[in-house]
Amino acid sequence: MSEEFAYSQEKLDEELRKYQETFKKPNILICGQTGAGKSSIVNFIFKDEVAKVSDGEPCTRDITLYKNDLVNIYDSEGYELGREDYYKKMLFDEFLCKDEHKGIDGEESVHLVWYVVNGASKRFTPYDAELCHKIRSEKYKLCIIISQIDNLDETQLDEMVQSVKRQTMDVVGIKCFRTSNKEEAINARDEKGDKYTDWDELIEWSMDQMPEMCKDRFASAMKKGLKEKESQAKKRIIAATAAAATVGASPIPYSDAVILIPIQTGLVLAVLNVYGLKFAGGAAAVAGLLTAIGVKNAGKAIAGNLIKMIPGVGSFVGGVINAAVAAAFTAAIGEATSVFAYKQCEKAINGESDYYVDINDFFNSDFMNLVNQILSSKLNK
Ligand SMILES: Nc1nc2c(ncn2[C@@H]2O[C@H](COP(=O)(O)OP(=O)(O)O)[C@@H](O)[C@H]2O)c(=O)[nH]1
Ligand SMILES: [Mg+2]
Repeated sequence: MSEEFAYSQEKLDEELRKYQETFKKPNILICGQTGAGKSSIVNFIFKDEVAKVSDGEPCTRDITLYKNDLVNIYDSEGYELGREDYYKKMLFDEFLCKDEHKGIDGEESVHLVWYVVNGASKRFTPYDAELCHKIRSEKYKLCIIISQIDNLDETQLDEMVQSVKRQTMDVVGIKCFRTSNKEEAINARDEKGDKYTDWDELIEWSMDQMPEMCKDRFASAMKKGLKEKESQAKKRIIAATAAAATVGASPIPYSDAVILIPIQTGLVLAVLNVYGLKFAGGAAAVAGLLTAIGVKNAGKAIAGNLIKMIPGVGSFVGGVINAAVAAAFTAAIGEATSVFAYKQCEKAINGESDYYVDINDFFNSDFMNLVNQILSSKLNK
C-alpha cells in the first residue's frame, strides 16, 4: 500500500468494534423428549454440526449446551412420564427463572425457545400446554415444533395441529410449525399445493424474534435461510451507506477515497459473515484489497467517466467525492459483495462448493465491473 492510499487503522478498528455490536451470539433453548428429533432439527437448520444426533440412544442429560462460534443451543431432554414435576422444577427454577437467562443482551440470555413434540407420538399433552403457558409467562419467545411429521397421515397431522392450537390458543405470540427431515415429506404438497413442512416459516419467524444484535450471526449460522441472509446484508449496506454519506458531507478529492476504506471494509466483512462465508487474512486483507482495487479503479472511474455521465452535477465537481458519491460507491461495494456472496452460498448449500472464499479471487474484475455498473446506475438515477 502506498503512502498516498493509506487508510486509518484507528478508524478501521472503530468500524470493526461497531460491527461486533451487531454480531452477538444467539442462544436457543430446544426442549423435547429424547428421540423427539431435536438434534436433527438443529442440524437441519444450522451449518456446522452443532448438536450430535443420537441413534435412539439418549445423549443429553437435563440441559446440555452445544456451541459453535456462531450459535449456542441449550438442549433440554424433556420430561419422562411420572417425573413431570422434576422436569418443571429443573426447567424453571434451575434455568428459565434465573437472571442470567432472562433479558436479551446477556451472554446466556435465552432468545428463543423451540418446544419440540414428536409427531410420531401423535400427542400434545395438557402438560405440554402447561409448560408452554409457563414459558411464555416468563416472557420467552416460544414456538411449538411438531417434528417427524412423515410418521403421520394427513388426518393425524391435522388432528395434532388442531390439538396444539386448541390447547395454546390463549397463549399470546405462540406459533406452531411442522417439520420433517425426510425429503419426501419436505417436497410433498397437499391438494391445494401447500407444503406440509414449515421449515422456511420456522426460520423466518425465528429470525424475526431474534434481537437485532443477534440477527446477523443467526443468519450466518444457518445452512439455509438465503432470503434472511440477503435481508440482513441489506441492513448492513444501508448503515454503511449512511456512514459514508456523513464522511462525504465535506467533499473530499477522489484520491482521498481511502477515507471510506474502513467503512467499506467493515461492510464487506459484515456481508461475508452474514452469508457465513469464511476467508483468510481478516480485516487487514479486505482493507488492503479494497484500497488497491477500490480507490485506484473506482476512484478513477468516479473521477473520469462517471462524472461525465452525471448530467447537471452541481454536486460533483472536478473529481470530488461528495456525500452522494461516497454513499453510492459504498452501497455499490456492499451490493456487489452481497450478489457474489449469495451465489457462493447457494453453491455451498447445493454442495457444489464450500463456505470458504479466497478474497483475492473474490474481488476480481467481474466484481469491479459489477461495482462500477451499480455505481453508475445509482449516480445516473
Ligand atoms: N422419520 C423421521 N425420523 C427422524 C426425524 N427426525 C429425527 N428422526 C430420527 O429420530 C431419532 C431421534 O432423533 P434426534 O434428532 O437424535 O432426537 P433428539 O433426541 O430429540 O435429539 C433419530 O434416529 C433420527 O434419525 C424425522 O423428521 N423423520
Ligand atoms: Mg439430541
